[in-house]
Amino acid sequence: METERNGVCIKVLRGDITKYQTDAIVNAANSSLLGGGGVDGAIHRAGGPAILEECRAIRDRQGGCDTGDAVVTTAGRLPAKMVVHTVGPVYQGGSRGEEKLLQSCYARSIEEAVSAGARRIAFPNISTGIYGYPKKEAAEAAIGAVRGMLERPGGVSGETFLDEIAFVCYDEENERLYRELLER
Ligand code: AR6
Repeated sequence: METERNGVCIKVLRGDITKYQTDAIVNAANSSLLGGGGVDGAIHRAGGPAILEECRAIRDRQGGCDTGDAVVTTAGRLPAKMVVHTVGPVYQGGSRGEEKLLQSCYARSIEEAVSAGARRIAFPNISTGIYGYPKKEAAEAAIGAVRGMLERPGGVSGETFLDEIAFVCYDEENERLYRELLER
């Protein structure tokens, strides 16, 4: 399914994000940046050791990545040009600032990808796996944050700054939720 906001194509797809050909794929990482399970494990497995090498260098420089923040590395052997590692919040009931932190993941990932030269960005459903964020609430936060970025006057870095945002859903429920919310 495809829609559009301010000249930017917004897509919902179902599948494995490591196979998606785009400029930047976003990883649902943890603050250590040293890899893990879920989509993080899949990205490091498919992309090879060059990604972890750059993650270690970032760790040495700035001590990992805070929740809600994002850092860019090579995409190694992946078909993308770069990986943006962001750290979603662990869901703890919803009253610990989780929504703002999750929105910040999407906003900061877009900022970092755009400043590294990306015009097409693909997101997984951050925090909705191991970190336990309810899928519907996470989808609302994700879409709200992305639309907010696309509606910023002047965009992130001046004129029209992006061509495409893709939400790559791994499971059917997320795909359905994103379709429903984006059709509104
Ligand atoms: N392509 C697209 N989406 C995927 C893929 C894939 N190959 N594999 C899983 N997903 P999760 P989190 C979906 O658990 O909740 C790691 O250990 C999955 O179905 O990967 O943010 C990190 O190192 C779900 O919808 O990330 C952290 O410690 C979504 O990706 C922790 O997990 C996110 O699930 C982060 O937990």
